[in-house]
Amino acid sequence: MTKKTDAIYAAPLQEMIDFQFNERVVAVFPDMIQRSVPGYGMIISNIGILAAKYAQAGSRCYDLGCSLGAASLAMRQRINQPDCGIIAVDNSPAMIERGRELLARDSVPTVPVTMVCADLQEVAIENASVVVLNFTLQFIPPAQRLALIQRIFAGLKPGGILILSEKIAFSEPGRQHFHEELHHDFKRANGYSDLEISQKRSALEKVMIPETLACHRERLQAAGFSSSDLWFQCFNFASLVAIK
Ligand code: GEK
Repeated sequence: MTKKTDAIYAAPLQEMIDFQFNERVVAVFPDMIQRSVPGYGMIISNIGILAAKYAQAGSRCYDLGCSLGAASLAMRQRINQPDCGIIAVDNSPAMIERGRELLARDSVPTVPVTMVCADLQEVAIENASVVVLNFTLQFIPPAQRLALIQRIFAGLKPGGILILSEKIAFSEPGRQHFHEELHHDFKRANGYSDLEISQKRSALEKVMIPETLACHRERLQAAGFSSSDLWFQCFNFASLVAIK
């Protein structure tokens, strides 16, 4: 299949509709995420590296808000422990349908991956050694975030990890502006026009709510994680790893 380019916000829109993970987005998703999230490919590869180090024999790895399953495929390629399984969850039927097609094409089926179409809030997290929230928590209403992180902590085995990647906000307006501008420059350098950047931003405004790194770290601590490390940051995109 030829690579499809994201041009969803290229034409002026009369009415801005809140962003949805529908068929149009799914068709261009790999292009969209790579051109929009600085370091996405590197984060995915290193989720594989982290999973190889922390996956425990006989345990489960969860990829919550998996989209097309990129993080699950990276984990599957790297994990070298017996009796592991990966559970990949997304509530967009179009994402899961396409993700299952891509999974079926993955030629080295080592660790089994089960793709589930469900609200991640309703999926039990049990016997887990690795939990991935790769740019997903930002779509969960802020008031529900602590309960989710607590549930993940409870479902993790001792020594298990949560990998949390997010678009982040900054409390000082000057720093917020600095990182936001650089992110927009990154998008422009990847071929997005100013119109596309501003229309996408408006569409995401109500559905994606970034928080500061301090807020994420406090929540991780409140949920019981004794430490969290920032292992990646580029502009206003960051990834933390918290160990139980
Ligand atoms: C990747 N992790 O490529 N339950 C399940 N899925 C959800 C929920 C929910 N309540 N809310 C949002 N999603 C992926 C990228 S994308 C990030 C993650 C982005 C799903 C939503 O359907 C979408 O597929 C995903 O979370 C967020 O590594 O597009 O910015």
